Amino acid sequence: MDINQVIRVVENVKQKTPLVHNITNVVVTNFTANGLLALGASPVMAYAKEEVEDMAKISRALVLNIGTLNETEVEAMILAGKSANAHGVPIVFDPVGAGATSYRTKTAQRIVEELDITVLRGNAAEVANVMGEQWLIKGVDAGEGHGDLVSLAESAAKQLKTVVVITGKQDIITDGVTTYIVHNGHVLSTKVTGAGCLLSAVVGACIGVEENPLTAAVSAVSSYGVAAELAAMKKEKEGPGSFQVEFLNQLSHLSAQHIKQYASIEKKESV
Ligand code: ATP
Ligand code: TZP
Ligand code: MG
Ligand code: MG
Repeated sequence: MDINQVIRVVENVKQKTPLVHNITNVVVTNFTANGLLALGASPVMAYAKEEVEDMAKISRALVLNIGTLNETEVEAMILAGKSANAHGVPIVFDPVGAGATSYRTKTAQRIVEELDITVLRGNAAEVANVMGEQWLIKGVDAGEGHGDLVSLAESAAKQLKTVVVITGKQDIITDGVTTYIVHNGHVLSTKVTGAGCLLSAVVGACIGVEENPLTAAVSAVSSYGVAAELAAMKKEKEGPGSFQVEFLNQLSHLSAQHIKQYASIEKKESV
C-alpha cells in the first residue's frame, strides 16, 4: 500500500473530524473517547434504544463492542446496526471475549449474521470463535503461528464478506483477496486495557473518511502502531501508566513524517 494513502487517511480524520458512534464496554469508554479525540475524530457514546437509530444514521461510522454486553445493549446494537446499514454508515465490530462464554459467542455470531459488518476486528481467538472454530480464548498462543492466522483472517473475510483485522504481535488485515501484515505496535499496549477496543474505534474513524475499508483499516492499524512505538520510545521505562498517557499524546501528534519513517506494512504475496 502506498504510504501516502495512509498519511492521507490520517490527515483526513483530523480535517473532517468524523462523528463515530460507539456502543462499547464500560471498561474502555473514557479511553476510547479520549483516543478518538486525540486522533482528531469526534466520538459519541449513545446506548438507549430510543436514540441509537438516529445517532447511527448521522454518524460516519458505528463501532459495536460486546466487552460488557447485556441483553438491553445487544438489542440497541442490533437497532443501531440496522439503521447504519439502511443509511450506508459503515460498521466496525469488536467481538470482545467471543469464545469465553457461550453467550458472547452466540451474540457475536448473531451480530455478524443480522448486520452487514464492514470491518471485524479482534484477536485471533475471538475471530476464530465468531467463525465457529473453538479456539481457546486464553491458553492457546493465538498471537504466534503467522501462517495459520493469515488463513483464518482470509477465510473469515471471504465467508463474512467483510474486511477482517486480527491483531497481536503482528496485525493482519484482509478483505479475503488482498492481505497486509503490519509490523507496528508495542507490547506495552497489551498492558493497557482497551488498547484493542480503541483500535477498533480508530478503524471506525478512518473508515468514516475513507470509503475503501481495506485502505482505512490498514491506515488505522499502522498509524496506531506507530503511535504506540513513539510512546514507548519516550515512556517504556516508566511503565504502562505513563505509556497510556503518552500514547494519547502521540496519537494527536502523528505526522506524515512519523508515518513515513516508521510504518511497516507488508503486502502478502498470493500463492
Ligand atoms: P487481547 O484481548 O488479546 O488483549 P486486544 O483486543 O486488546 O486483544 P491486541 O491484539 O492486544 O487487541 O491489539 C491492540 C494493539 O496492541 C494493536 O496495535 C497490536 O498491534 C498491539 N499488540 C498486541 N500484542 C502485541 C505484541 N505482542 N507486540 C507488539 N504489539 C502488540
Ligand atoms: N473486560 C471486559 S471488556 C474489557 C475487559 C477487561 C476491556 C478489553 O479491552 P481490550 O481492548 O480488548 O484489551
Ligand atoms: Mg488487550
Ligand atoms: Mg479486545
